[in-house]
Amino acid sequence: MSLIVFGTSVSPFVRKVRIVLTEKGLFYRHENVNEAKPPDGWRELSPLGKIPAFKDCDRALAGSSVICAYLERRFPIPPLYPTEPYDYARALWLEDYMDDGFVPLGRSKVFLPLIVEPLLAGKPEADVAAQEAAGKAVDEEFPAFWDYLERELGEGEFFVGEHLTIADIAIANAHVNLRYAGVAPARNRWPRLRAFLDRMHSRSSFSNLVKEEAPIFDRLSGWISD
Ligand SMILES: N[C@@H](CCC(=O)N[C@@H](CS)C(=O)NCC(=O)O)C(=O)O
Repeated sequence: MSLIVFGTSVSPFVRKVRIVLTEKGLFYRHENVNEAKPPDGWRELSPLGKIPAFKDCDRALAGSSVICAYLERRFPIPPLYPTEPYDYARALWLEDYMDDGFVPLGRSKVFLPLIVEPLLAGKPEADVAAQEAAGKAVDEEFPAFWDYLERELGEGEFFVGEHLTIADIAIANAHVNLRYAGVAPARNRWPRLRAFLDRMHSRSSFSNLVKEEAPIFDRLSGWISD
């Protein structure tokens, strides 16, 4: 068996696939492709040119949700998708809600201006105007997502059913890049969501990737304890 994930892990879509592989106890190789400077023949692996792409021996796939769904069928134990039809659909919905809603918001309003742009400009941190704009977005645009997630989680340990699913992985994963910028739902306003994120982020499937990624941003210290 030879499983390969292509794409830089600071992409939440790449990270989601790596977390699923780890939660399933699978050994895989990671190839650090930058989608802006892809290797020759990249479009054969990833027809849209995006990361992640994936190979299982000579079988290629692209798109994080497709890859995760494939892994579930190919390696069913432990299951990361519910079997009951409505629960299954809810888990997929929550994955979509994060990947198509929250991730793009966090990327454009926080991760790019506060982390990536200063890094590329060789500055230790974003200028005051960028920090204020990000703070305004966090105050005005993020609470609707966090209110919804707090309600959906309820008193449960996991978002759907009694076990870890793709929904939990997608939700916690979507918050990783924000935490590099010191952004997380406040404990006093979203206590259950915040405790969930802390639990998820301390799983080794997350924390080992954070240890690998965070030095790129010089952002490891205090990540979990903010
Ligand atoms: N729906 C895709 C989204 C992947 C995606 O947008 N990846 C970004 C990096 S985070 C990318 O490759 N962007 C380059 C582009 O859009 O050309 C998935 O889940 O894999």
